[in-house]
Amino acid sequence: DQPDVAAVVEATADDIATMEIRGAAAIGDAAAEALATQAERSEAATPAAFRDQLRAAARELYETRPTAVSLPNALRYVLRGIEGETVAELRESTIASAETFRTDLEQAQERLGEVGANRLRDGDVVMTHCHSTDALACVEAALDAGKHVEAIVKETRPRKQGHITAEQLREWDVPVTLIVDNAARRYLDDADHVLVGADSIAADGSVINKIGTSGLAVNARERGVPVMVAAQTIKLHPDTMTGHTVEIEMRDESEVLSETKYADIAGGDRTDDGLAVENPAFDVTPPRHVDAIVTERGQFPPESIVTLMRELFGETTGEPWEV
Ligand code: RUB
Repeated sequence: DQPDVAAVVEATADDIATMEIRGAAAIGDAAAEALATQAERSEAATPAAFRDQLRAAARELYETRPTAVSLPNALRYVLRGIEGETVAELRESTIASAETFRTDLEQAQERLGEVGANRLRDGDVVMTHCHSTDALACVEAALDAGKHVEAIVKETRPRKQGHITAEQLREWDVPVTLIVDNAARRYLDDADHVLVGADSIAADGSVINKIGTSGLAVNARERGVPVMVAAQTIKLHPDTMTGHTVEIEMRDESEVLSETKYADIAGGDRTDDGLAVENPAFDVTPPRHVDAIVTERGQFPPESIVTLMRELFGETTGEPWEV
């Protein structure tokens, strides 16, 4: 018998898989919230059944997208906080654990913003890629400190998350120049920083972020523009301390083929079988192309991030439901 998983967990899992909910921080936050709701609505008769249901819920959430480590880190955090002898105690501690996680996440982002804002001087221009709430927190804190900041925003094909970034920046009255991805190198000369987020940071300081980040970082290095990665410690990938690599999500070809002559048949039975489409969602930027990783614990050269990882995670790894 499969343990009952509340419909809301399935709905959240579906929203993450289809990118209704997207971006590493938002995914971790939504996963913690879904576990709390699972606990709230559970009709388990025994503590063992309650725990089984939560583990099943965590597994369902975990299987949605593979690259952002904030997802397993969130699940692990919430499940580790569960304690008690009765169903009522387990329920209460799950809800409390999820709440602490979500509050910490929000506070960490705010703190990270303040740390990152120190790197931005009055009048600076940042070039962004994709949509990262951690990266935007740095701009917001700089604005709050009275600095004038401008942005060159890369559109970010195929899902065009750059438009979400542009919209947020315009809400803050930041002057925005929106460019297509192919124009990035040309406009790097006008930028003082490349500012991006991360889905995962590996123990060697590699940054896993939206596809195109690595090419942007290589070009930035060539142009002498510093690359700043804004990533809360929830983005640090514990498994990479023992040599595991981060899985790069491959997404559907329909994301690439939409808005083309293939649009009608994208996702369907494409008869043009001579065309192969590859659609990786993320890539790996090696540490030598990154100047600083900004976290809520301060900023680090990428090569020294492993020290922080050991401090935060010890040497523990494993699947989030094996707690
Ligand atoms: C989003 C992406 C973002 C990171 C960081 O990819 O690559 O840069 O997740 O975001 P997708 P945040 O749109 O495929 O989820 O700083 O908000 O956690």
